[in-house]
Amino acid sequence: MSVPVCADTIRTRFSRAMSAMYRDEVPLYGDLLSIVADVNRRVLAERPALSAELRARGELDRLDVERHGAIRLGTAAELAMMRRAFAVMGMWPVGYYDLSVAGVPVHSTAFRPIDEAALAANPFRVFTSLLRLELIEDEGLRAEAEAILADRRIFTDEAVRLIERAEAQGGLGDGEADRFVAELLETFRWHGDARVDADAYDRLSAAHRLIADIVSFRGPHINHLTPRTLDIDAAQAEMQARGIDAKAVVEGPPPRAVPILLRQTSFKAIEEDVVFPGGQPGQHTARFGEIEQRGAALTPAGRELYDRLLEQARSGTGGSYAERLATAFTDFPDTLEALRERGLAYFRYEPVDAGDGPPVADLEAGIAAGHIRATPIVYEDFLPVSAAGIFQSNLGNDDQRHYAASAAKAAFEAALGAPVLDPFALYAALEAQSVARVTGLPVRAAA
Ligand code: OOG
Ligand code: NI
Repeated sequence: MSVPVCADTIRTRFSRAMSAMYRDEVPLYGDLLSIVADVNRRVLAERPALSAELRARGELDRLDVERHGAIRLGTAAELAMMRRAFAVMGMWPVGYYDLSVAGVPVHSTAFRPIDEAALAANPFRVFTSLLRLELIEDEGLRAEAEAILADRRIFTDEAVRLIERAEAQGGLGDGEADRFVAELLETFRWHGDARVDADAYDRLSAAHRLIADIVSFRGPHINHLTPRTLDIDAAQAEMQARGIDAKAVVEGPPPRAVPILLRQTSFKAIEEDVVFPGGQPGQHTARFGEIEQRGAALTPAGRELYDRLLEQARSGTGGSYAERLATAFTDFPDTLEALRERGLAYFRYEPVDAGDGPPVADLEAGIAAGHIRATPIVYEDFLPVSAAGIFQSNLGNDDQRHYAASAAKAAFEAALGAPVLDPFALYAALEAQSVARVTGLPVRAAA
């Protein structure tokens, strides 16, 4: 190996290659990117302070690039190899999402960078779901799906060879990294030629459309990419104005002075031509485009409050959903001071003037005296209720199922071949590191 390429660089090459491929595969996604670019340009022109802040943080150049994508895998072996592939790009499994409660037969994690420098370099993540075959009730169909998946190979031989090489040498050289990205792209590419006949496809689809999507094809095609928008409500309105079939509501919290967690919306999955063995034509609906706007990561206390208020808005009646959401969230403090003082969000502490004297021993005194600035740490993960909403917006009404089974984190981790990391612990560590930097004292993480 020549000098190893930084994992962040491989991740950036990968996300760029995915973006180009997906624009090519789903032209409507290109339209979404142009809406996002227009809206972001407008917001920057209207808000010079925000523009200056983004420039200072070096974010202006990569404002509307993709922040995440998603795939759905069929087997434990696929998930375990995917974990090793993402590790080459500095992406680690964070969090466990049980979607069965929402009537979707998968459970998921997010592969993402975790340390501060890597997140700053490129936060690209992939929401990765694993089919829960045990949730297929019909035993015959379950066995059939299992048999179909058993001999599927979603990675090229060369991709596997390069993963093994990266593990053995502790990284990839420049040329190897490019080859790795090109080979891995084959796994994420759309293959319109189904591996199963139309009959099997229909049977799988009748059990759940998602099962047909996961089982019927040669690979786990990337099913969406998600750029960042500075104004998701404006971007949603623009999608509707252009006649794009957008999801009815923006998932997540309502608009706020201090954004929290994650707001997302999407255009619905498009209908695409597929070909079954023997040349029989068919149609499949799976691939869509999404946009996101992120805010502060919440502490467990903040998250509890969020979950409670969201549930209040969702289960309530009267008024529109947006109105109920706005009403419910009047109970969620909406200033930086209140969020911090009530321990609802994680913060990064920095000296106001770098190199200005010795570290401040007392954090609160330093903040009060204006020597230390506290800014919210950005939420890097996903939200199960929002994810369920995104999944469901791409399924028909006849796909609303009820599964008796509940979370199966241990089974997921066994398939993954590693534990998933706890997102709260990661945010608490980032906060604690920043505290230690400004105070010069090691400080216990305030989880
Ligand atoms: C994933 C849907 C969830 C998100 O951003 O919450 C998701 C999928 O449809 O496979 O992407
Ligand atoms: Ni998404």
